[in-house]
Amino acid sequence: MRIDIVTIFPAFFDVLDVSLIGKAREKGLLDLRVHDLRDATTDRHRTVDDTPYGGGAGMVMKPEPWGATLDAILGDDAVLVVPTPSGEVFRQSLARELAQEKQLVFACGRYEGIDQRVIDHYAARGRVRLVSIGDYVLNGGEVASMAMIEAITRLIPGFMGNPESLVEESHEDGLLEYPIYTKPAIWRDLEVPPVLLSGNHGAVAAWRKEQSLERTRERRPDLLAD
Ligand code: 6GU
Repeated sequence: MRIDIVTIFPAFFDVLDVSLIGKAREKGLLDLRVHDLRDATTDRHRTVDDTPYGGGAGMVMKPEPWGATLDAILGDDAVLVVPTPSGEVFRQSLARELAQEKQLVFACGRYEGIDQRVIDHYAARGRVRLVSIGDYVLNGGEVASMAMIEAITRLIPGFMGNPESLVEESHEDGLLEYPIYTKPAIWRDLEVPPVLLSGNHGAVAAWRKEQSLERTRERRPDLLAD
């Protein structure tokens, strides 16, 4: 998979050299490139923003640097992902969908956002997804992109050392994951639930399912309503 990130803060993404994402890049599973939006500016001050038409607070990202940058990056089959608090909510189902793509381009806006015509222009010519990572406001799309990239890339075949660990985790079956334990069997007077020491695989599976349901009812009733 190829992932391109466009940002005015390329340094945010230095951490993608480490951890599993760094390993995937070394293995050639992931071709990840970070682009500085300011490289496409032509004025002495490398200006990327201006005041909003119609008035109002804050600044808007100018369309020209975006057009020049995205034209040079977007391949025919690319999906342009625009992180924004006004987008659809990013879920495991969307991570699974995007993990199948050949190229993802993340357009990280700052300030009040990107001139709407940039979205409209590329939506008329290809696939564009406006995506939010939850109901709160961040200063820009960088941290949101990082979260999405981690969720997506770990689903690329060959990415995980042990793909089995993808099967049982939270959200894969629409429920939260059950509680997990390791040795010692007693820690600070707290015992591991005896069923997990029973060796009865059917009983373990039934207990885990019940715990998943109980947790989901308690913490995320909205998931059961869906
Ligand atoms: Cl994708 N961007 C920003 N700026 N804030 C957010 C968000 C995205 N998702 C939730 N809050």
